[in-house]
Amino acid sequence: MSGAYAIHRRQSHEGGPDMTKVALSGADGQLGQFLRRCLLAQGIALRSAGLQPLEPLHPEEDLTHGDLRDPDVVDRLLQGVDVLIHMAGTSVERPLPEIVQNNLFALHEVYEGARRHRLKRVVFASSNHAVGMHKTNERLTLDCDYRPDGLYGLSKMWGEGLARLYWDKHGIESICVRIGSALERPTEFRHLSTWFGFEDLLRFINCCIKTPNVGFITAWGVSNNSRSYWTPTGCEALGYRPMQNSEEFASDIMRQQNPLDVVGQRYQGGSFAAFDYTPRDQRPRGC
Ligand code: 15L
Repeated sequence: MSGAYAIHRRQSHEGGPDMTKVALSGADGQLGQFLRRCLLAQGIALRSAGLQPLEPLHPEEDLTHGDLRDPDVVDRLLQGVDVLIHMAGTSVERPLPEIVQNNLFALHEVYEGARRHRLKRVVFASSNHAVGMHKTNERLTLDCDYRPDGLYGLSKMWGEGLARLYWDKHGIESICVRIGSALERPTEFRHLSTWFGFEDLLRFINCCIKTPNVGFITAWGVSNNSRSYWTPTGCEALGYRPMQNSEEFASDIMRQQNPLDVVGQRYQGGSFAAFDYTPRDQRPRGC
C-alpha cells in the first residue's frame, strides 16, 4: 500500500465511524487488487471476492470466492452488504461465449442477488469501449450514442441497460462508471485522453461509497486530462473531482512512437476498435 493512497479511517457525515458494508468482486484483478488494499487501509468494512480463494491480507479479513453465475456464491458475497463494487468479469475482447457467460449471465445473477439482499447500490465497472467507435476528434458527453467497438464494449452497453432496469423496476441504485485507461501512469499517446489515474480511481470509489441517494448515474472514469475525449471529467452528483492530469507525462509520451495503427488512432477505443475491423475496400459498396 503506497503512502500516497493512505487516507484516515472513514467517518460518517455525523462524525462517527462509517458502518457501510462494502463488497468488492474481482478483487483478484488489476484494479480489484489495488482497491482491496486501499479500502482496507482506510478501515472500510470490506468483503473481497475473487474467482479462486484469496490470500488474506490480515487474519480477520472478510473473504469469499467463486463463480458469480452461481446464486449461492452471489448470496455469500452480498449477505449484509450495502454497496457492491462490481469489478469482476471479462475486461478485454474475447469470443462471444465467454463474454456472454461472464458479462451478461454473471451480471444478471449479481443484480438478482442485489434484489434478494435489498442491496442499496451497485458500482458497475462499465467501459469506454461501450462508445469506442466514436472518432478521436470528437468530445463526448454522457448522453452520446452508444457505439461499442467490439463484443466486450457491447456487453458493457448491455450492463448499463441492466443497471438502469434494476433502478427503474427494483429500486437498486447503480453508478455505471465508463472506465478509461486505469493505470498507475499513462504509457502511450491514447492515454493522454483516456487515463484514469489510480489516485482518482480511489477518489471516485470513495465518492461512490459515501454519497447518499444517487439513484442511477453514469459517469466517465477518467482523470482531469487536458486532452480528455470525455466531458465532464468529474461527476457533480457524486462530488467527484479528478485531480490527476496526463499532461504531466505528455512530453515523455510524445517522444515515443504511437503503438496504434491508423485505424486504432482514428477511433477512441484504440486497439479494440482496430481489432477485426473490415477495411473500407472490403465492405459492401457505399459503406
Ligand atoms: C478497458 O475497458 C479494458 O478493461 C482495459 O484493459 C483497457 O483496455 C481500457 O479499457 C482502455 O481502454 O485503455
